[in-house]
Amino acid sequence: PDLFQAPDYYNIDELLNDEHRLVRDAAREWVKREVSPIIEEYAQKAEFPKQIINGLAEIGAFGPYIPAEYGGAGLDQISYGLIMQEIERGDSGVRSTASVQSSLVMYPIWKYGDEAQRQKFLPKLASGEWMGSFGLTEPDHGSNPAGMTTNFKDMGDHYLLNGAKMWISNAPFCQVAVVWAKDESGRIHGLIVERGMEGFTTPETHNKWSLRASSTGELIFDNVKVPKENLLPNKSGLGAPLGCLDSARYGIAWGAIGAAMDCYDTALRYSKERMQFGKPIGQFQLQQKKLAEMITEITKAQLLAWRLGVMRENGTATSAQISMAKRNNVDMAITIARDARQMLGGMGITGEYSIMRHSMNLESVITYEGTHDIHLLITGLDITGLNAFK
Ligand code: TGC
Ligand code: FAD
Repeated sequence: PDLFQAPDYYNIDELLNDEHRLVRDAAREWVKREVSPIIEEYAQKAEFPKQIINGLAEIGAFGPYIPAEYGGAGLDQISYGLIMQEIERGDSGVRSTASVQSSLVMYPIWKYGDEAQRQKFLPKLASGEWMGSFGLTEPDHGSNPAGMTTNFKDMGDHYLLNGAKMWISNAPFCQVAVVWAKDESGRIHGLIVERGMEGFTTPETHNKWSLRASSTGELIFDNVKVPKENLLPNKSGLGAPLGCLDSARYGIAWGAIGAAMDCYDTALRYSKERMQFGKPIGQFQLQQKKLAEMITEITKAQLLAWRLGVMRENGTATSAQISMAKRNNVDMAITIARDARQMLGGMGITGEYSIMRHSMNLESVITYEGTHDIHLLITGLDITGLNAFK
């Protein structure tokens, strides 16, 4: 099939190697073939299309940078970013599923787990046989996860887990949940909770106007007995879940570019075809201004993401640098989605085009993984040394 038009105004392609381009083109072709034709229908009926799980695994979207010995794709950070970009060109909800599986479930098991946990969970998560979720947010603790009340007690031969998590992507169908909870001294640890453990339920959250093709739910723990071997032993404290978020936020910085590219591409094509006052609307200066600003912002966002990817690969990217890119690129995408929708006039509000769906999806993306405001305050703290959170 025809590939999507991929605006590349500054020839970012030249910064990529052959593997990057191969991985990206495979993901792009798969999204065009398997996601785009069905995604509007699934978003309309508010259902995650489970039939795409195998394909996501095949393009390396589950654990792109996890070593091959654990079933991951063994790719670098730029390839990971490019896969996220291509998936989110299709739909932010599908990219959410991949982000959660890779950076919020596989990453902590790989980085903070022991060898037995890696062997047991990572290959099945990489193949999509098991799907995972990540429970950090609670009903009363979103931006401030340090305040969480979900907790576990040491019962000698097992842990007893109580509490609830809210707004959890993939929760309703996950086999495995990486859950963050406090021990009796108040220190945060990660526990792997598995479906079937008594007292563990995952009710679905309904009536979302955003991320409708992604399944969101709660994780409820009512005296759940968690085997001791399911505690992640190698890191504790809030820095452990925040380390996972660094990886997921980096992926979102790339993903948002994909959504923006799809909106720009759609609006550009439409502007050349739609005639009003005897001219294509693309000939009017007001519409050209919108398109020119879109491609400028996409290009800036690409450079930010690429440079961040190089620093991630070198191990030098700071959390504050990741926050800047997540915040900027999602804001860029949501602004482009709104402008692009206007350029399509009435047609822009329909499901005939992808823009309204992207626009609504991005309302979640600008809120999850740290809100727009929280990321600004992280930058503020980094440059002033003064902490607005304390
Ligand atoms: P603070 O005192 O600053 O830090 C506590 C400890 O964590 C360390 N740390 C980090 N470590 C790794 N990566 C980071 N990004 C880190 N940021 C901080 C820090 O050094 C400290 O370590 P130690 O050893 O001294 O204890 O923490 P705070 O309580 O003041 O909070 C800071 C704040 C507000 C920035 C943080 O809580 C935050 O980022 N809040 C936003 C919460 C959030 O992003 N939630 C996301 C939930 S998951 C999700 O949304 C998934 S959606 C997925 C999808 O569908 O794609
Ligand atoms: P709040 O923290 O209550 O924030 C409300 C408003 O107050 C925001 O505008 C915020 O910016 C502002 N605010 C908060 N604190 C400050 C401050 N100090 N200064 C200035 N302004 C402030 N979480 C998970 O753990 N796992 C998931 O898989 C997951 N998936 C999600 C999927 C979807 C579709 C959505 C919508 C959310 C998901 N989340 C998930 C939760 C998400 O991370 C939280 O919604 C987010 O962190 C914000 O928390 P909150 O909703 O409680 O908002």
